[in-house]
Amino acid sequence: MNETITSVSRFLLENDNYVIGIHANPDGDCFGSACGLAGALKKLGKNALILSPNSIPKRLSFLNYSDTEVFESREGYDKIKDEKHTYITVDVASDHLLGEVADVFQQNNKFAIDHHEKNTITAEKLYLDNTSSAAGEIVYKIICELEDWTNETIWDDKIASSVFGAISSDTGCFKYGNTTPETHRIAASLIEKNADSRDINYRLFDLKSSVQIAVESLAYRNLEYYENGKISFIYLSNKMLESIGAKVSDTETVSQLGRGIEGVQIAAFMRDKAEGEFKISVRCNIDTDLSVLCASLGIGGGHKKAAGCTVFTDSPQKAKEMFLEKAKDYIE
Ligand SMILES: [Mn+2]
Repeated sequence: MNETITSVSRFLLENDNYVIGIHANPDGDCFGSACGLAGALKKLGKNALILSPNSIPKRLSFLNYSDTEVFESREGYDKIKDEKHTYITVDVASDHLLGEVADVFQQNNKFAIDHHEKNTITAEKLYLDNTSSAAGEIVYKIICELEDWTNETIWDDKIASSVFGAISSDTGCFKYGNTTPETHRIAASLIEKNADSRDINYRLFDLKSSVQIAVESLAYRNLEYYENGKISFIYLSNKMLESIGAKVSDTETVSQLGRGIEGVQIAAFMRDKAEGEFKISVRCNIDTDLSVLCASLGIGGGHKKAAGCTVFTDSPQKAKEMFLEKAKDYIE
């Protein structure tokens, strides 16, 4: 059964020592949301830390305005496992996305808070609002409710900035179709609470490292068109990334590149995940449901216009063919 903002907020008031879980390869939404929520819980005199399945990309670390402790990967979990905590997750649609700490949350997750199209996570309770552009919108509402309930002042410029960053990140700077009037109202309210909107949007969307520029240039050189230019496909192997000194976390903007090309309806970016595993991120400009496409290809899901999957096969060539074979049914 789906919970409510009120029941999440009440639950958060009941406990004192939170571990907030976010998804692997963290993005601005899960990390900003977790930082904002942790900041709010700390304002209420509680402890809150973040547990991430792998490292937070350096370019997103600024979103941690409230200096919340972040523990990364299994090693991070080992440092906190002996303490008594209440585990929750934010922006995590399935157990699989918790990577190497998935079992920890499978056993302990009390409350999952999410905005994806579908959520299959193992948790005692779930609050899912797939009309929200970002988990940050939900966190905004929770913090407002917590203020109402406690009569304490929780919002400050730091918490507002983390939550603003979460929402701006998942809406592509308020440009994607998931952006609603409500998204803008919440963003306006966060700016009134002194969120540093100009600097956040600059850091999230304009600022790139030289490695990121090298990755994007490599990506453009490897971009291929299929179905009369309606599908674009980029594959970057680990070897190619290594050759320019890049890491997987430097590829975050690559999935967006094809979307900006005239005529492209579906843009895909594939990379190596492990032996026999390929991760494909998909974006589109048309009215189709990529979360269904991705779920049909292996372990996958996400949003209608932004989704991803892991395809299991022995070569990148086969993975690409499997993708193209299905994707052609989703173009116009
Ligand atoms: Mn999100």
